[in-house]
Amino acid sequence: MGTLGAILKHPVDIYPLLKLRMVAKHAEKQIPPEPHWAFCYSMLHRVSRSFALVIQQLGTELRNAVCIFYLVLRALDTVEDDTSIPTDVKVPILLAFHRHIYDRDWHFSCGTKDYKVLMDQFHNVSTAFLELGEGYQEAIEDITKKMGAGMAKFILKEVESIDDYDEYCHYVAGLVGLGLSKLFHASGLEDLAPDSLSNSMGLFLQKTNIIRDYLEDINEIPKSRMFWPREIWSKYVNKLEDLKYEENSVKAVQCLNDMVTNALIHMDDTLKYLSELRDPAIFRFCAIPQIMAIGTLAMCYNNVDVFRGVVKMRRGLTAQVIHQTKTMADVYGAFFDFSCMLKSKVDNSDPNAVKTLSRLEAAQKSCRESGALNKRKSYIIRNEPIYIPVLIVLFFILLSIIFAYLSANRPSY
Ligand code: IN0
Repeated sequence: MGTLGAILKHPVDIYPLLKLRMVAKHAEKQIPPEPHWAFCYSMLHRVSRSFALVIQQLGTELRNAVCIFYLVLRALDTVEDDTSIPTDVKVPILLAFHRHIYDRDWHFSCGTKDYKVLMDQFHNVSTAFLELGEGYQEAIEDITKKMGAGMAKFILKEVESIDDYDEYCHYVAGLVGLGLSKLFHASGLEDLAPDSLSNSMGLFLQKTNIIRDYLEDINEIPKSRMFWPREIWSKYVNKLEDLKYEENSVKAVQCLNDMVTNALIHMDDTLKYLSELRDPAIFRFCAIPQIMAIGTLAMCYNNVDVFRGVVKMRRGLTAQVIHQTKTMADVYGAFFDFSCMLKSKVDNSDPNAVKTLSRLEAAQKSCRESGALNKRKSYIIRNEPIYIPVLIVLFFILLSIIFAYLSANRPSY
């Protein structure tokens, strides 16, 4: 749960946080009895807390397929991320990963902490994968093959242009969108979404991660990971790592705002993809991470702390998003609110201010034209100030109690 300070500042978080704790406890109790499935679901809980909760609402068959898809991709990612594996060892593993998932005896030890456990006991994931329906297996194999090849390509190549950036994000996240759309279709619950919209869903999430994780990636030992495209950062500094130095703060924030403005391009496709989903559980599963992404972008925009530490949405706000995202009206409401928050942070002297504002206004126009804004419960911005007077009253009550106590115990001379 969040810190006491954060809770006192946002008492509106208390209820969603408690509710989230209960949902998490309930989800942890629902681990299946078969040892390989038990391994897969407990792994999912360990590597991704909120994702593990969101996945719970899917029906069993689709949930199993998505859980395995997620773990296979996490394993592939662990190989890609491990900077201690020599390139000539890493590349063949990435290229052949789609075949390893069919082999119960295959494993490759790498990564650290939970990821090392995932890699060492990968046979559990393969065993569960082999129990999935053929349609699910084919979709997972196809995406793993394409992603492994794309990752191998970028081991040897830097992200130079904005096109490279979009291509890299397509391999590591856009393909996840294509794969999930295939899984939803294979379940018989959804039509097959157009590839370009599925791709944008992944790009919006991944670009947000790349922006948020600047410091962690640049400080990676033994070698920095660099995903910000040279075409953007070279307008502001000579080397990507220069962004983290205090003397470059002004340029760093301008570069950050440029990166956020680039990510905003995908908002329209994201709204379109979500608006075309029919199944309520799939809708929630897809909508929650997208709302978290726009929320994170709103926190990061114009915020020098991105270059000093971790900027994240507070847990209470995440809990609110998880509980309050049910319909498209909620998504339009959240996108509208976070776009408002972003707009209020745009400084006219920023080199990209006009572009940023026009992208935000376009998204707000889509939200307004949906006709759903009036019906929404605006949970993100409007309901917090209501609690400020409550806090003031509570403060005075506490003060009177202390005063009464002190007066009662005053020594009488
Ligand atoms: C995801 C995506 C994800 C979920 C739902 C629909 C999607 C449609 C298209 C593309 C991706 C979609 O969601 C997770 C969310 C996640 O893992 N969140 C972390 C928090 C965080 O900050 O990282 C958590 O701990 O809960 C996601 O980020 N990715 C992902 C990976 C596999 C699958 Cl099956 C679904 C990773 C990525 C790279 C953004 C695609």
